[in-house]
Amino acid sequence: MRLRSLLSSTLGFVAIASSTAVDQATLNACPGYELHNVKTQGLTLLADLSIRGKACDLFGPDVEELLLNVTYETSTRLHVKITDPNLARYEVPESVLPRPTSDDHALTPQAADIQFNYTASPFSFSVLRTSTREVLFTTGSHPLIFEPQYLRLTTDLPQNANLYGLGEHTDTFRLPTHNYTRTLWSRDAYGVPNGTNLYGNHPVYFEHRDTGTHGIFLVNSNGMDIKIDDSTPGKTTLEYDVIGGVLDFYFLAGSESDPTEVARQYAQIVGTPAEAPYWSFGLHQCRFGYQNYIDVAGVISNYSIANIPLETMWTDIDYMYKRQVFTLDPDYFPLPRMREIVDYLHSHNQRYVLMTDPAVAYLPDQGYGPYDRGSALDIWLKAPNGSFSLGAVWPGVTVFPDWFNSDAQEYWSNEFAMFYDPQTGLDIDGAWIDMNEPSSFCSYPCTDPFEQAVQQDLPPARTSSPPNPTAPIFVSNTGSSEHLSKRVSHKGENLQFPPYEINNADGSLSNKTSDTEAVHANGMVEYDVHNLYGTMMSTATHNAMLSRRPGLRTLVITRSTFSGAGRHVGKWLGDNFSNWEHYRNSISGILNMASVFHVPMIGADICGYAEDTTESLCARWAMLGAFYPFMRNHNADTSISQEFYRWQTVAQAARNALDVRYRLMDYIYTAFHKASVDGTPVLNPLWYIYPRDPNTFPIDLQFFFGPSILVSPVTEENATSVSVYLPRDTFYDFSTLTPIQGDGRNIMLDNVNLTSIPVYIRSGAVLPLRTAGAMTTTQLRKTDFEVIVAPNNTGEASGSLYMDDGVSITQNATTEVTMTFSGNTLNVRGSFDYPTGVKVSRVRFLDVSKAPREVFLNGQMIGKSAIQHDTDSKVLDVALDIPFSENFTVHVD
Ligand code: MIG
Repeated sequence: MRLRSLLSSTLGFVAIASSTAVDQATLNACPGYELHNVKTQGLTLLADLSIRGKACDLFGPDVEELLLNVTYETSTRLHVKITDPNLARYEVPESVLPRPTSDDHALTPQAADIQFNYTASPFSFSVLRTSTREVLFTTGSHPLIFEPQYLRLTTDLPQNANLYGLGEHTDTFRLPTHNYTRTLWSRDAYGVPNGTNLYGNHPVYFEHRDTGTHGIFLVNSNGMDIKIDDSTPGKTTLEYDVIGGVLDFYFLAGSESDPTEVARQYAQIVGTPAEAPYWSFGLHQCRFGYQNYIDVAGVISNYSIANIPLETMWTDIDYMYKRQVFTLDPDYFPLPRMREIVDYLHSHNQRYVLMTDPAVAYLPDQGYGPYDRGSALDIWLKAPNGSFSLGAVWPGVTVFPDWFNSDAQEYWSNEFAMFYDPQTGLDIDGAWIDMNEPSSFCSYPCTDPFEQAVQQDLPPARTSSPPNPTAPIFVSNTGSSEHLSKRVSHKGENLQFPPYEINNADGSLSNKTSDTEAVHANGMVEYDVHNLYGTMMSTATHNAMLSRRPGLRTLVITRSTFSGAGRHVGKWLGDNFSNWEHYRNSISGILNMASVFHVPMIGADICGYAEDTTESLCARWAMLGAFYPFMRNHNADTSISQEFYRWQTVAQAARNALDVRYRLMDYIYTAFHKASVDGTPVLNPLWYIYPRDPNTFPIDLQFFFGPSILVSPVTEENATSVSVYLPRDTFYDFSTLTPIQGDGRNIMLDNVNLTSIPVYIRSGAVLPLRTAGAMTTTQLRKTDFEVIVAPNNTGEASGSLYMDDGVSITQNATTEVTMTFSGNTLNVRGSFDYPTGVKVSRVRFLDVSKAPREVFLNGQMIGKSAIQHDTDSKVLDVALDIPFSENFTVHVD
């Protein structure tokens, strides 16, 4: 019997409090370790840890000898590893998460921003901020536990610690600190319930204090619970309970003044996000349940008729023949008609994306190429006895590609090349990958997936009759495998029901997913690498897309991620509901991904996925979604239609918000470029920008889109007002450009009708805006710029603009522009190697009280007719109409 169930049957309800109480007694018997044989050499400390007394064997035999390895890798990064020197335990492979190297030759431990301290017996360690001697992490009096299938390490925290991260979750952005468990185990989490493990896994947290912000990353892909609790008066702790692998921590010093610094330091480990194609910032439309090719074409036409810019059309699994990947249903989505649709899209500078699932229908000897070719290459995930590890997914019984197999990439790239061949198949511009936790509809123990497939009606029958194959469409349109040096040992371990049971919302580990006992080509077991599946599929898909269109950036949107996924792909937040709570939660979801985990191409299903949306929810969501980095309307198969043109109000809301989004597109593209260079976050929670204002720490209903655009959506049903927090700073209303002074309090905004969303420019910014939105990003790139100068309280402002061709991985020429304003002079300085091809039509200076005497462009006085000053809004509008191809200066006298 498993210990947890034993405890729960004797003690009843197992909350953290009760399990802590139980554990406390048992824990007293846990001896911890004693440190000896310390060897320090330069930046490294090595020591042995020996068990201090009688083993407590909490969830298995304590490992008696351990190795501690501490390395100061950079002045801001400390690497602390605790491993078993006598047995090869599983570690996250470098092929999935490459590790940074440290080559800071000038560094000494004393000079680092954080320090490692230890107590020898009982062994404990702490990490201090060097400048303040403040303890950032300490295992204090909590004994370290290290067993084959259980690791426990606990740190003390300040009361009401400000913790962020540890996703994927749908809880508050600032994590609860009372009786709270975060479980990490990839799961098809329909309905994204609060407090549960979801699709992706990012075992990193940032902690913010008045004195600075630091970060802690545990590189471990095994299932785990992370428990944060303050039930014991005066004590807050964070406890890792991990069911395998090793303790492999990176401590990041962050900074005392700038919270975004820790994000950049984290990017040095997990990598900076991929640069996304310019077009991918346009609007995406999707749904599950488009019945046939006519539906798809109709939606494209209707967007155009409604004058709502649609950049990319998507199709869900509906297109497949019997839901088999790499097939088209010849009756419902016939290839020639689908090719017509894609050609039409391309000729209108629009794009197309299709879904591909990992599970491949198990159809031996039936001429199903994707199955036959994968079998020939022997790339399917295997059961311990060597047979294929089967599941039941959409097409019925399935196999799963084993991304650790050295031939898996070739297989996947080849399937993509064939099926998505622009000449003979269906050309796509991006890829959507789903179900890659991986998800299976077969419950543990899944002894008979064949029976399950029958019982669950897989693949489901079509619910509509086939369309007319020659229907007119668009007529109404107005416009490598890992080699382990040592084989990982799992001898005698229970990979199905480990003694410590994590709080998986799906119950046992293998339930509704791949079997934890399945074996990968490199000998690794699914038990260890489960949480990596989605990320590995992401990389394989990214590579497959690259080989289809060499040299071009691509858009891959995945459901499951692990730390580092953002290097290659974007993500959506999975199956939310069409309700206000999920609308609100999406903000903390995108903040986690874009400002902590470095998966910035992120969005939630706009208007909500499951259940029926409403006009007002969809209108508000269209506008909030315009400030998601990845903006996609997506819907479930049984929900009412929710394309933006279905309601007048929603259409108008979408047009309004898209206009703002498109005018800001080069601004957010610039933020993405920065992120790709150094990990500067694309979205910012308020506290990143106002780290000394404690009121900002819990805010997760407002956020900054890029560095300077404050978005404050209406958050309640039927509301036409919203209470928004404005830090002590000057802001400018985006639509009127009038200043408003924040004073560290909430203000009530009234009369926010269903087609508007409150957006402010933070003072101190110079923004490059397109003068108008456009129906496609291609057209947008031909639209002139205007510059908005939004000075701060000392009359200064700055901003930047990055431009390139928007699609190439390697750019021959780029344009980088810096814009600074001080002493009443705007200075625009750029490289202009990439021709912008457009003009700067005007500059608007904000918060100008009096009409100027004169305005000078490059020292030349500008004619009075080109200058307008509005005393009410305090906007000084200067018409320029100059080519945006060289430096210029505008001085206001
Ligand atoms: O079992 O492809 O999250 O976006 O529409 C559901 C159908 C499978 C789950 C995805 C959702 C998608 C749906 N998929």
